[in-house]
Amino acid sequence: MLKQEIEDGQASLADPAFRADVLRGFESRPRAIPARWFYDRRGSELFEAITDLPEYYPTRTETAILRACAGEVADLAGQGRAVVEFGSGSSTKTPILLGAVSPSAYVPIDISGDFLRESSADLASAFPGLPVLPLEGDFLKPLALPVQVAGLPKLGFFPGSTIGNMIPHSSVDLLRAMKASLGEGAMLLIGMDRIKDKAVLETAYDDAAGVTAAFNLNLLERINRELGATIPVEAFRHRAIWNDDRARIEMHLEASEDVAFEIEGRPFSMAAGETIHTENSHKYGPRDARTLLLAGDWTPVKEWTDPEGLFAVILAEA
Ligand code: AVJ
Repeated sequence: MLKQEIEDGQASLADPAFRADVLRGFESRPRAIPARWFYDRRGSELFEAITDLPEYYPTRTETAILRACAGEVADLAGQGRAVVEFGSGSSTKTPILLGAVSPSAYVPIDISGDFLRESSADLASAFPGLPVLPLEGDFLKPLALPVQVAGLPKLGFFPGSTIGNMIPHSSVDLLRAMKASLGEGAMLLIGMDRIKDKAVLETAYDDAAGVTAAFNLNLLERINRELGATIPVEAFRHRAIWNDDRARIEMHLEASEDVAFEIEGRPFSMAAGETIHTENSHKYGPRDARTLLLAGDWTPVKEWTDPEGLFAVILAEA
């Protein structure tokens, strides 16, 4: 009974940070909610489905680049490092790196303990003998790594162009926090999505099957589920637009008619055409990417890309 109530998403059991971000997001102008709240169970499933879409080139492109460059990364990084992944290990990319580098330990860091424990267990069984030391925490701030890796030089791994979610000044803060967490002699292998044709970018974030639309709209469904809100989800449509001034894809949810609803008993209304900004995905040209790393106090060592130059994987040193 109590379990059922919890699964039904009683407002009193919602994450207070989620509630605060949603209420603040609907009160501010322009309305905006941080992209991190996409990833409830359903949102994570939809993101997995996005990575398999024909239009969504980043995942398969980065995976191919990693397959091609992993040996060289291993040579440049040398023996005996601990690999520290920011975000819990992805199903295919992490084993490519671990297989090539043969690290002395692997430390996946994630804010979500559940995903972390699942992916850590999978990796530990795929790499018998490798110490897997999951760390539950927020990597946006400098973190204390497990004592077992104290004496080892680190190789940070931040794939997926996740850094693209952050506006440039926050990206720089993050890069500096990573450097502080990784310590003396560290290296960082990071994936960044490249600036390219506007149509290719917009299609990657607005696929024909409507999976990205469902992913975006799931945020409203999550708000209804977890905050007992009454948002008429069917009155919203997904929008993905290239903002050339800021070099980023923006995702918005647009009200297609005048709507009124409540969130935790508080009344809100939106006129037809008004939007909620739900995600930024910044793209970086070759020089932009290197300048961003330098601004974050990392020195680029080597960069790999695919034949079409869609995506870049960059190795940098502290
Ligand atoms: C997980 C942030 C890298 O920006 O491409 C995919 C998220 N949003 N489609 C991205 C996303 C819509 C993705 N990142």
